Amino acid sequence: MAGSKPYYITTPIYYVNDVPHIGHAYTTLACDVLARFKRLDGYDVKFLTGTDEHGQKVEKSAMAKGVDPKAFTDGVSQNFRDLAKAMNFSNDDFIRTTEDRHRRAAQALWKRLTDNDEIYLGSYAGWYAVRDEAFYGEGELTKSAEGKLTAPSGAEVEWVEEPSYFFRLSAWQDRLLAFYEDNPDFIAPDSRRNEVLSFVKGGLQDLSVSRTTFKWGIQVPGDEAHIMYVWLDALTNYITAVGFPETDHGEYANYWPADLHMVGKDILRFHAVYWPAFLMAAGLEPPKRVFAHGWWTNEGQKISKSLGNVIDPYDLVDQYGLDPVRYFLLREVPFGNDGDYSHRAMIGRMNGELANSLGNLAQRVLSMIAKNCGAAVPRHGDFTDEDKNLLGMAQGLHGRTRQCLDRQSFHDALEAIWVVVRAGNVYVDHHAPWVLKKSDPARMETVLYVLAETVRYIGILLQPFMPQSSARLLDQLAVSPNHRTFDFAGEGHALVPGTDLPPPSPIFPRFVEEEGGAS
Ligand code: ME8
Repeated sequence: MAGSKPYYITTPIYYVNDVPHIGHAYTTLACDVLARFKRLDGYDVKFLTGTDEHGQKVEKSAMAKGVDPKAFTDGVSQNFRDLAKAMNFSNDDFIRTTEDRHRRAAQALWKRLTDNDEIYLGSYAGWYAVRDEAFYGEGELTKSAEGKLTAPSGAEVEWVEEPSYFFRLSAWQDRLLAFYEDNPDFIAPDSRRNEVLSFVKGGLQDLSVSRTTFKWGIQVPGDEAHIMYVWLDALTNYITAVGFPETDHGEYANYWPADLHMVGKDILRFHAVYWPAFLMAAGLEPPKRVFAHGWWTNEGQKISKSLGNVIDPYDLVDQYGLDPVRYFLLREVPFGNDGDYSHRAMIGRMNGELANSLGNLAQRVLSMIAKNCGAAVPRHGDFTDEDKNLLGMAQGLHGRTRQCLDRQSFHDALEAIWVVVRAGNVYVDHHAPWVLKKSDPARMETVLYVLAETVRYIGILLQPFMPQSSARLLDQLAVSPNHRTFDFAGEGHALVPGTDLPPPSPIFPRFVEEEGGAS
């Protein structure tokens, strides 16, 4: 949108060693909701996701399957694109680190770092965890029950000794601390910010940023024996996608620095320490904010392939429908905290909040209008204080949800919407339009108009969370597609009395357990 404010949001780029699971869907869903919200709020949004395709971990996975890494990554990367479609994600770009545009950007960033004398050649001798693609100090390791040395993440480490280029990270400690101090919103939530601060205060060591013992990566410019460390390669994707190394005009000039990098708590250090240091060292601006969300477990257990309890997003969508899954994931857990997935919790949200609360409100209002108001938007009289109170709550939703989402507080945004849903149900019961039908039909029309307007606000604000269901809801209120943005003050936005409405049909189904218990 020409002239509107830019908003650039990114997901991590996912490793292609694995099929996508609920954790990947969760991070991208959170970004999707923010991207959709900002678009409706008039921003020029760029929403990026993609796949991280280089490094030892991916090379090993390809070898284990007996295929060439490129062919392997083509296949798995496609799975992530398919997931985006299945989850109705609205990403504007999908980046793969094996693309040419990315190799150019990563090598250009490397060159800037060497030109600025931020990289030097040395040799690395230390511990490396392929699963995390990360280096660890001796002091961080523990012995597993099987006697193997493991990193804090639980990943096994191996001893590595090889020539390596190093990034002068140790020289960035004070400048990073000053940067965090000047930008208190850079790391969220606060608990995570404190973790990062104490890590950096504890002292930083120079970081090994190249490898020589395998080939699957981007070559270090001017030294064929080395490939770039996969995290330096991967982090660069965020500027590749806005046209780096071109910085003076085009997308970089418009969108960088990114407004938000959304990540899981496992990879916060890379985004909140290494990435701003690399960028500042290259003379580029760091992103504005990194949010590290929590971890999902399955019925109380850590999700892992070996436990065989990986939650497949496709299964969830098949079982419950897409929008209930999108709703559940962002409603169930305060964003930032860890969360536990369970069938019971899913059903609780789906039946209690979607079918009973919202579904019931919409269905009651729409079917009463269909039966008693000639299937058209009711003609209202003067509004009472109670009418104005409910309308005021509905009108306040835009500001309240915006405030919540600017803090990435998805659960609070949904709760704010449900406060109005519940108030709508209380209002219906209190004013009993089915009684007014006989005693005061004109008042009945006013009451139903107030309710229809309330449902309209709810439908518009829910679009980022449940795009399909809210579109159906707004269709049933005959809200034209160009009146679905957050420009509530715009002309013709409020429902126009007398407008014909289509026949209502229920939008939020109840989940009914099959005979014999949970499926
Ligand atoms: O780390 N709960 O990729 P990755 C919640 N390629 N979120 C989860 C999750 C869970 N159980 N499991 C995974 C990488 N995630 C790098 C990133 S970025 C420049 C490079 C999500 O495939 C969460 O967002 O291991 C986590 O940070 C990400 O998947 C890790 O994905």
